Amino acid sequence: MNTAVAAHCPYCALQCGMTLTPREPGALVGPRDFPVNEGALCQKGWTAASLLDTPDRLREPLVRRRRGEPLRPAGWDEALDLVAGRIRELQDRHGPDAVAVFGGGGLTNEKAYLLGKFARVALRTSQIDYNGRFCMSSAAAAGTRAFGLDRGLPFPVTDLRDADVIMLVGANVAETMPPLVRHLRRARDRGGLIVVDPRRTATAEQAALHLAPRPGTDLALALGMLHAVVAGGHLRRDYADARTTGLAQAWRIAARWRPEEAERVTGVAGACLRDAVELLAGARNAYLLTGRGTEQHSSGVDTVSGWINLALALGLPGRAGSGYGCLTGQGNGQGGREHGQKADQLPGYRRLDDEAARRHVAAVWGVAPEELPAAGRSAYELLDALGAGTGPRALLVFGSNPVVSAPRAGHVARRLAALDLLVVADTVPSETARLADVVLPVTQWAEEDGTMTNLEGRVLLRRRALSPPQGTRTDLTVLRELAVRLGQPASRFPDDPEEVFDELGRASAGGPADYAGISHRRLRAGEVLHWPCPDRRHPGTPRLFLDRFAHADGRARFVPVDHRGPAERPDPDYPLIATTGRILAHYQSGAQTRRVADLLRAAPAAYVEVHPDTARRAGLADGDRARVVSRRGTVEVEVRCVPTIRLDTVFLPFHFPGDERANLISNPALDPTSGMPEFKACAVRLAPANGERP
Ligand SMILES: Nc1nc2c(c(=O)[nH]1)N[C@H]1C(S)=C(S)[C@@H](COP(=O)(O)OP(=O)(O)OC[C@H]3O[C@@H](n4cnc5c(=O)[nH]c(N)nc54)[C@H](O)[C@@H]3O)O[C@H]1N2
Ligand SMILES: Nc1nc2c(c(=O)[nH]1)N[C@H]1C(S)=C(S)[C@@H](COP(=O)(O)OP(=O)(O)OC[C@H]3O[C@@H](n4cnc5c(=O)[nH]c(N)nc54)[C@H](O)[C@@H]3O)O[C@H]1N2
Ligand code: SF4
Ligand SMILES: [Mo]
Repeated sequence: MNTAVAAHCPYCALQCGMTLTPREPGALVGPRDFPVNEGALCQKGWTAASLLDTPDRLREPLVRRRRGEPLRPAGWDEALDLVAGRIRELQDRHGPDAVAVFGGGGLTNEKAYLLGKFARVALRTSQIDYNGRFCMSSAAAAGTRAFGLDRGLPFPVTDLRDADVIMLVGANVAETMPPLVRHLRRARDRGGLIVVDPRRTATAEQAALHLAPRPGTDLALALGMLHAVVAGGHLRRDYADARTTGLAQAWRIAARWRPEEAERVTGVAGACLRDAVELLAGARNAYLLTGRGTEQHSSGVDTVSGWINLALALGLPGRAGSGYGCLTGQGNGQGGREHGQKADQLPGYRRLDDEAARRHVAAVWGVAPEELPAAGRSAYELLDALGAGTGPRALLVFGSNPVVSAPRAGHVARRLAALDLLVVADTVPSETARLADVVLPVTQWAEEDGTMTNLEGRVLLRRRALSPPQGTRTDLTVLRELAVRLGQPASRFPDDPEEVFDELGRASAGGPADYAGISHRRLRAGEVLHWPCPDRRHPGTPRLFLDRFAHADGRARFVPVDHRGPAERPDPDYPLIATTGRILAHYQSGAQTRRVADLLRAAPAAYVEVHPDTARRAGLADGDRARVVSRRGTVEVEVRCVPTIRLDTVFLPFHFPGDERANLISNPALDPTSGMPEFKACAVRLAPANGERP
């Protein structure tokens, strides 16, 4: 009999605990008591073992000798020699920045760390960024600006159980993190759940108060609510005086946003907005949580600042039993943004433009600080620059499928095709891997050891539960083998996860995200460790900010922000606003979940959610094929009439490939601070599929 091994789900940031029992082939998922999910899993978690023996699992490297020829099986040495050889050629001719790297927030801490080191030390390129730019970057920037530190939730999710009131802004947790909903029960059952979403989602269905703003107008709503807090006498003056700065400047702007003014912009009735404020202000324990709906905008950073200002005015952050948090998305969305795969970043959440940080990390890496490159392009800017002008000529992708998930995906696919070399390391032939010149088959979650940092900043050890398929290698081994071929000493690129983690600990020591005291050994022994954890006797930090915020003066910052709205407004040619997001059955680009039979059956194809009146006006009815057309492209999908969505808004899930890619229409307008694209609002028109040529 095979015994059950404690494991964590391969997908989202909850990192639900589960058991895996190895079978031949694959494994069986079972429930396991873990505080985040208490034995519950969503449909994706229950079916996750299918990922291990999916029929088209990559089991040998694939190489395309010339463009136009098919990918053919190759040996590992042949594939790695070819990649290293072409990298050398391109860098000799065009300089180090000719080669770029694109990482992912699903990679373990060890992988994210070694990928960043590989780029800076082995490639000496500044051109590295990752898909977390599309995910967390706006909230991260706003959190840092307000609190001096970005940890998605500065408290354990289980703290939410005691809340009277919880406001979820642009987060559809009933579909994106179903087991989290159990921690919202108390608030929900007391009529204290507030949901801000243009759609009446499964989450909004459970709310006492659902505010449905026009997509892209959340900052006006937040300003209106701040106004109502002050005007209603709910400002926590004592807290603001003792623990914050900048209220006067923020108020100068909010003073102009009477709730009726906010109503004009958002479509949310001033009275509803005041009700939400009354609920929040009247609660003993209240939380404000943001998700991608409010963050993925070209004004995402300011919008999150608007929500944080509101939370500060109500005195929520850094108070036991209350708080502000942003719900991190990917499995290692938190750790993935701390250890150096981000364009401007060094391990430990240090900055690449900070001299002391460069010295510290360079010393750990055994190189001179001057050898470390400067900050590079943000994710979309990087993809947009590929194969043109001074842009990179080669791209190495680890843990992302940008052909489906990047904004303006049609353009991104053309940029990838213009490269001299595209290398993709993946477990399956994703849409991006299919375009590659070299595909490297790697091991995944249950086949290797590695740590993940969940949405609460808790570092978890994922253990190897079964043997990887013959022919695959770990990402760490791939990086080491490439580094050695590029002239690096093997000792500088360990591929044992525990050894990499110890080095990561040293590199992060003294930085904002300090992992120095965490070790695989402590995690194996069952210790519960949230960063920062600066030394081996430190108990970790489940709750941040209770005494002071992370700015030098210990105070949080109100940031003066004003509403701008989306980069693209509806007009007579494109009269509707399209927003995009997730559905329960699929994960991200769908590269994994579209290969799970049960999930594909549950949600086989993309669709567009439309109000029945809006559909009728476009000559469409439920079940019809429609074209959704923006200035960037056209998607062809089925119409799903939903009477509870706003009349001016349509919604598409982004998990589907080909002509159904929601990102064919999305707008790559970027937030000036975070580089976040505007996934959540662009102008479109709707037409019957046969009525208009793309
Ligand atoms: N099933 C499933 N779960 C997942 C994932 C997945 O792909 N599938 N991915 C994981 C990842 S990486 C992430 S980042 C999280 C994301 O988790 P969420 O943030 O919950 O997911 P989204 O569906 O992108 O967006 C949430 C909601 O924002 C709403 N919205 C759209 N525009 C606006 C707006 O302008 N204002 C407001 N207030 N709301 C708006 C949408 O209608 C949507 O219901 O989910 C994680 N969990
Ligand atoms: N329109 C629209 N677009 C969006 C969003 C949206 O809301 N709307 N959301 C954005 C967000 S929040 C996110 S997070 C992105 C995510 O979008 P992507 O970056 O495309 O995310 P995934 O589909 O998770 O891609 C991960 C890939 O890595 C592979 N993989 C899994 N584990 C490993 C590993 O250990 N090593 C390696 N080498 N590969 C591995 C998987 O098989 C898969 O092909 O999409 C963004 N795009
Ligand atoms: S909620 Fe997230 S971590 Fe939990 S089972 Fe579902 S996908 Fe996995
Ligand atoms: Mo994400």
